Amino acid sequence: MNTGQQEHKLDAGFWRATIVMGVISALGMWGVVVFPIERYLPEAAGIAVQIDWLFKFMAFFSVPILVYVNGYMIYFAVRYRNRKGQPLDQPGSSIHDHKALEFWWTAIPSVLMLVLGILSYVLIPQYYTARAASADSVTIEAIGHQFSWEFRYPGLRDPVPDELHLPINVPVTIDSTSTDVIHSFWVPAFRMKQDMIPGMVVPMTFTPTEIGKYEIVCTEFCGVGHSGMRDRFVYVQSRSDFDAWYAAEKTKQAHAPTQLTAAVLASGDAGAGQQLFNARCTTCHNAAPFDQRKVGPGLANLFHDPAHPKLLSGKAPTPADVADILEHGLSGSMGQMPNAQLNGLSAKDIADLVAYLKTLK
Ligand code: HEC
Ligand SMILES: [Cu+2]
Repeated sequence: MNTGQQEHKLDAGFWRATIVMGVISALGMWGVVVFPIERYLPEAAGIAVQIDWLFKFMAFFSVPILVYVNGYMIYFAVRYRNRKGQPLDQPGSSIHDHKALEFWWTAIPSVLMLVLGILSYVLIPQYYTARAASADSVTIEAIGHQFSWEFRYPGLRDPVPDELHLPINVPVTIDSTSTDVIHSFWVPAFRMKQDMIPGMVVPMTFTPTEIGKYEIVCTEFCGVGHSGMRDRFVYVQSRSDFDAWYAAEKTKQAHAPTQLTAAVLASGDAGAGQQLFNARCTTCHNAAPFDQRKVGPGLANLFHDPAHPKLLSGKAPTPADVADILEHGLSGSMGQMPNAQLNGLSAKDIADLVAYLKTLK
């Protein structure tokens, strides 16, 4: 009976491989330290700097673990492969445990995870349960919808769709929630991400520190229009720019709702309407026959096809009927068509859209 192969001793090749991996690790760790994350993704809030530090801390120690675990795996697989001429049932070496090695490869990662856990435990609640407390801080409400964002500012009567304006260097608390399904509010440049949950209000607190325009992304799959919930922006502005925007928004809202008069409706521009349709409506509607459904029905032949039940209940629909749906929304068996407020439509926009819908045969 074959009693097994002689135990392998770690030879010079092993130590050479170990040194090569050491050099690769050192280079990788140096790369992590000097890598300028902010050059590729701006750090536009105080928290972003800290999150990046935490990320680098984690990446720094992950490099040697990655290199040594995979390096040894490859090295041993090659070094002790079954060679030509050896029988396929040749017994492998009888490997024994190595107490010291096992102790350290357990202890070091455990300590690292513990430190990472403690750092996160100290950092995260400062931003996700705390509220901005200083005298000049702002509170804004962010509400997720299928498929748009809505922001409510103190002192503004109506919510502002899809645009978040923030004054620079002013602590802000954003109370987030959702009206329908779970969305996730993410601004990569702030390194802030929070699930928006129906029935729950969760605060996020941070201070924007860099003027600019940064993307807002929904990172929770929330329905067919989910991919449309990006390309919406947060604008970090100087105090004076923010105040000017706020004043303009207030004036605009005081004038709203603009009367959708017959004259306005008749002046609709189909070209402008088509652009609006592509920007605001195609997440839920196709410019195709009724049965080409997305969230709502296809909208071609709106004025002629009896398939459109909400419109053609016995009478021919007029532009005013369609305008009424665009203005006030519609709730039916297919779901909820948002109103003009949520779709961000002015009276002129509605007139343009109706003019465009008329051209869809
Ligand atoms: C969030 C999804 C959503 C968006 C965005 C949306 N709609 Fe709708 N829309 C619907 C749903 C759902 C219905 C059907 C409601 C029902 O009857 O059950 C609908 C119905 C309609 C109808 C009535 C159609 C019919 O046959 O009865 C019209 C007209 C319409 N939408 C136009 C628009 C226009 C124009 C836009 C862009 C400004 C738009 N919608 C944006 C979801 C949406
Ligand atoms: Cu979403």
